[in-house]
Amino acid sequence: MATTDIATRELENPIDVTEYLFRRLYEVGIRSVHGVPGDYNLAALDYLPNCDLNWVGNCNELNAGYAADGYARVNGISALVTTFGVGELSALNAIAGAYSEFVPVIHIVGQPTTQSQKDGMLLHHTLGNGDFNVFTKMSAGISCYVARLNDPYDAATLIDSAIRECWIRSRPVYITLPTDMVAAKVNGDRLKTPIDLALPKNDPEKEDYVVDVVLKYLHVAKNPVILVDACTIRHRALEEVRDLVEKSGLPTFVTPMGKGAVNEDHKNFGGVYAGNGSNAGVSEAVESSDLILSIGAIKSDFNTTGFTYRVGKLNTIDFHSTFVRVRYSEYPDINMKGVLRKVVERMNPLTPAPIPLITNRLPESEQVSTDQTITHKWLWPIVGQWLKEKDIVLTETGTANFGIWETRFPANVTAISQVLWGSIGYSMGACQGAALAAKEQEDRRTILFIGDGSIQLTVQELSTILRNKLNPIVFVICNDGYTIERYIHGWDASYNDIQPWEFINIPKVFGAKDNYQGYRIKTRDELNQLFADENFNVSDKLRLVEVYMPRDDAPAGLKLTAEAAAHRNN
Ligand code: TPP
Repeated sequence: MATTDIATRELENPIDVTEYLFRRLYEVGIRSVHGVPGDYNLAALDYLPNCDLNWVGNCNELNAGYAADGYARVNGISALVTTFGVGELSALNAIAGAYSEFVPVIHIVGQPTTQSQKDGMLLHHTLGNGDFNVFTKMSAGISCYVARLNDPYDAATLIDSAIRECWIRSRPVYITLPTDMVAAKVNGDRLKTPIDLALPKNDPEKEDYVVDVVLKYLHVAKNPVILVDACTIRHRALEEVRDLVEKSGLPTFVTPMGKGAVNEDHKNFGGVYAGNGSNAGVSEAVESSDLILSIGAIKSDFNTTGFTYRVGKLNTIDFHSTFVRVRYSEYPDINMKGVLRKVVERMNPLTPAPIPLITNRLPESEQVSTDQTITHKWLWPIVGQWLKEKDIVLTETGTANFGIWETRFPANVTAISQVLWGSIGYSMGACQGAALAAKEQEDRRTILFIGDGSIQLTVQELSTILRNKLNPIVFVICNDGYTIERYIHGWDASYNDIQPWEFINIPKVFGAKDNYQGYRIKTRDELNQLFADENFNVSDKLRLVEVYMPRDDAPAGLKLTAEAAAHRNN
């Protein structure tokens, strides 16, 4: 209390720490805060309405973390509030996923008072050993910045630094808020100066040098191509890449994690490159190129069909947020955004190689087939025909994450998946967060494809979706268990079986009334009719569609990746 009084006397425009924090969240574009209440964060939550922040109220912290991740991928950044120990630890899987996949989530944890922490009191939600640092240490490894608000003296500075780091590095940060700090006073005048979210500028001389080197190779290359991956999205280089694609006219490809980064309707777009799992014709085009402009690559196993990339360093220029590598030479401490901008400005007109025909539309054999079974080969190209511009499309780890490689998106679709971290259940939570962010912005459609196994982990988010009046379309792939796992190991093993649920009835249990419609789809004709149904395409309620597919069917990319994973596990 004494510290607070002194601070108050010295400040001309005192403001409570929590109000300061929440006003900063609002300033950077956050409108809704995810989380679960607990006695160590309740008083802080009282500040939300005054700061124009909406409280989502998730069913558990893991879901809240996934939802915050989904919200950030649509909104740019998000916040999550949990309570000490029990709450924050439940969110850690989601936070680790956000760290791994470069998603900016601000995790705020309500803690016991600073005094009781110093005294090592035997409080609820502790390990009973007086260690109040243990949970912070756990979060530190999956956060790019830790701000412990233990003193009003530096609280505002720490909050500003945390938010800036979160944005610039596009990774989660961890902020502790002890209950005696909630109303401690900080200098409110600081709010008159917005947090500086600008990227540190590249050293101009170095940047010019790297641009020259890139152009030197680009101008003599015979058949250069552009390959766009996840970090283009996460490190916000989309505009630079769009301009590069446009001005260069080069054949452009995306990786699975890069889907949505470029306009797939564009004449330069050639399809998905993922080594052996690429769209038809794509691996030949990419692998025969003498210069691949690889932007924001994350060459993980599931993003490369089990490391089957065949693009050597000698033919590659890699653009990243912290370095650029031209063939075998690495230029550290340089951000791709500045380099790409100047490459676009300074490049000479190029003579691009012909773009390969996109062959990932419905194969001819499927067009003439009279089979009514919904197979992956048939489903994913059909989904591409149904999607609309600006849709947000989420896919879960499992068959959906691989199937979507064969879906050609209309313009400006946002794709959300967790190809690197791959925690099942993620997409159900992320769907809630993404749908909310979309509604706050311009009400785009949010569409989820999730397996019957994965949805069982986080299904309660359907309840949060109803509570927050969100209207996503959720497709549950009912294929009798963990098909992706069967392809890796244990084809008939009981551990890959699940209890079949009546998915379409679940929202009713969660209190859905006329704000919900369920569908059970077993044939191609039924799905075609559904897609053509005008009512179905109106985003006025939650819609959940059970789609029945064979247990042993999978997209080609999954089969190859699973084979490689099984081999590596030996
Ligand atoms: N637990 C977590 C949290 N994440 C995981 N990735 C796994 C376990 C292992 N795992 C990966 S995929 C999968 C499991 C258990 C099964 C997914 O099955 P389902 O959702 O039915 O998808 P399908 O392949 O059948 O479409």
